[in-house]
Amino acid sequence: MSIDRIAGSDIMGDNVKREKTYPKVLVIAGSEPLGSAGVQADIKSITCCGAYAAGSITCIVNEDTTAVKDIYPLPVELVIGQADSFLSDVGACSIKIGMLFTEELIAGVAGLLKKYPGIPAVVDPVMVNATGQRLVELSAIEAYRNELFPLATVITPNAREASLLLGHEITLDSAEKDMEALCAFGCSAIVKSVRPCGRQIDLFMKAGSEGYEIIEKEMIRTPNVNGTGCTFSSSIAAYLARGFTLESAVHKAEEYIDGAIRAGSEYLFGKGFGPVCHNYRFNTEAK
Ligand code: PXL
Repeated sequence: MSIDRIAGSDIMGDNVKREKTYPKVLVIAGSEPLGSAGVQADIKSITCCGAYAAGSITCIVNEDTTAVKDIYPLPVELVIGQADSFLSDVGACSIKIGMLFTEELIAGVAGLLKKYPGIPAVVDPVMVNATGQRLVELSAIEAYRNELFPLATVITPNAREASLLLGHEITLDSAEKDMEALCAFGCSAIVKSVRPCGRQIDLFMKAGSEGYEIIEKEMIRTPNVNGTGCTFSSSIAAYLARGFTLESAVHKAEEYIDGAIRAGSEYLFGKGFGPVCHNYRFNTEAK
C-alpha cells in the first residue's frame, strides 16, 4: 500500500550536538493485553536494564491471567517490514526474538537475520506458557531447529521447551549431553527452570566450549511468573547491546530476573499468573 504525503515534512535543523548513540535492542515478539509477557514485558525489561527498546509485533494474543484465549499471527510481510524499517534506518545493537507461532514467521525472521548478519540475536523459542498452554504450531518446532537456531547467538528455552526441542525430557542427569545437543544447533544455550526435587536451576553452555554451567537460585514460590522467559531473554539482549560479553550478560540477566520475581511476588494481580515487577530497581512507592 502506498501512503500519500499531503504536506511537506522538512526536518528542522538542530542546534544541539548529537554525539550519543543508544544501545538499541530490536524486539520481534507477540503482544498481549496484561503487560506481563511478550513485547510489553520485553520493552519494560530492556528499559529497566539500561537499553533502548524498539519492536516489531508478530502476533496479537488475547489472554487473561488464567488462560490464552486467542492468537492472531500478523502477515509475515508486515512483521518483517517493521523490523526492516528499524534495522535499515536506525540499526540495532542486538535483536530479541520472542513468540513467532508459525513456520512462516520463523522463516521470515531467519531471512531477516541473514540480511543483517553480525547483530547478536537472543532467540526465546516461545512454545509453552506459564499455564502450560502451547504457543507454537507443531510444524514450527522443526523450523526453529533448522532455520533460526543456526543464526542465533543464544537460545533460551525453558525446560519444557528444551524437552520439545530435544524430543525427550531434560534432567540434571542428562544435562551434559542435552546441552551439547542444543548447542549443536549452532548457538549457545541457556535452559531455564530445570527442577530436580524442589531446586531452581538454569543450565548455560557456550557454543564451542567444553562443559556447561549450573546456575542455582533460591526457589521463590509465587504465581507471578507470567512473562519470566520474555523478561529474562530481553534482559540478556539489553546487556549484549550495552557491550557485555555473553557470559556477563547472562549473569546480569539472572540477577535482574531474580530481583524482579522476588519483588513481583508481593503483588496481587488477577486470578491466575501475574507479572514480575520489572521496575523494582526504581522507586515504585505510591506518594
Ligand atoms: O510467556 C510467553 C509469552 C510470550 N509472548 C506472548 C505471550 C506469552 C504468554 O502468554 O502472550 C505474546
